[in-house]
Amino acid sequence: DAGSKSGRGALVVLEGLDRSGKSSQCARLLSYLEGQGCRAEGWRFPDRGTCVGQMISAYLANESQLDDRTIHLLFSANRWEKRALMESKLLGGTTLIVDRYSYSGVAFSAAKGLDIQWCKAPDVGLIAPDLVIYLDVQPEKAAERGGYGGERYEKIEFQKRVADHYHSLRDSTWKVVDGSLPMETVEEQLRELATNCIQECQEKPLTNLTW
Ligand code: NYM
Ligand code: MG
Repeated sequence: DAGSKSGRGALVVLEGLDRSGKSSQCARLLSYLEGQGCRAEGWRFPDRGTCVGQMISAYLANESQLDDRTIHLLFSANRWEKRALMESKLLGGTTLIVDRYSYSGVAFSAAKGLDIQWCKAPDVGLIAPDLVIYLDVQPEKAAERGGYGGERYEKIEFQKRVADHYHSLRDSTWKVVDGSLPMETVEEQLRELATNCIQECQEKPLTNLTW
């Protein structure tokens, strides 16, 4: 079993538009893995618990105004401040299921019109995910799901631009899952993808994000 080997944990990232089902699926996947005896933790970005995270949270709630590049760099800094802990967890054998990562950083900022290469640059050197699962839901469908919570970016026209940018970021580590399928079907697909990934990357070294 995975727990008795000395292999590292996997870095599994879920990405998608707001209301695509990421948070629910992360929770379901985590409890499944734990039930299988796998050491795993659920993380999310932004991590609103840090000082940087509180600045981000105030910005998203429209309680503060920040220049587009400034907030972009804060989102990146919020990942950098967690990099060391992330590395030690992974090397210690804990799998991390992460709700949003650098792809959100690029897709949301690029949707404002910022240069894509500029958006990618500050995240170079963060730990590269072993698997990125993109929950694919049409922006119109996502908006129907109980509507948006009133945070910045939660507008259908904006989300359409975000979806286009996500599309152009897809690489070989991405698996696209149809997020409009029934929750249980999506859950089943995520279990299989994550389980395979955890097995395959046990002996692989960690690598850095290079885009
Ligand atoms: N977001 C998230 C960004 O704009 N850049 C980032 O780097 C990250 C991680 O924050 N609309 C945006 C996407 C979401 C918002 O995320 C808050 P959540 O998952 O709703 O808490
Ligand atoms: Mg949200």
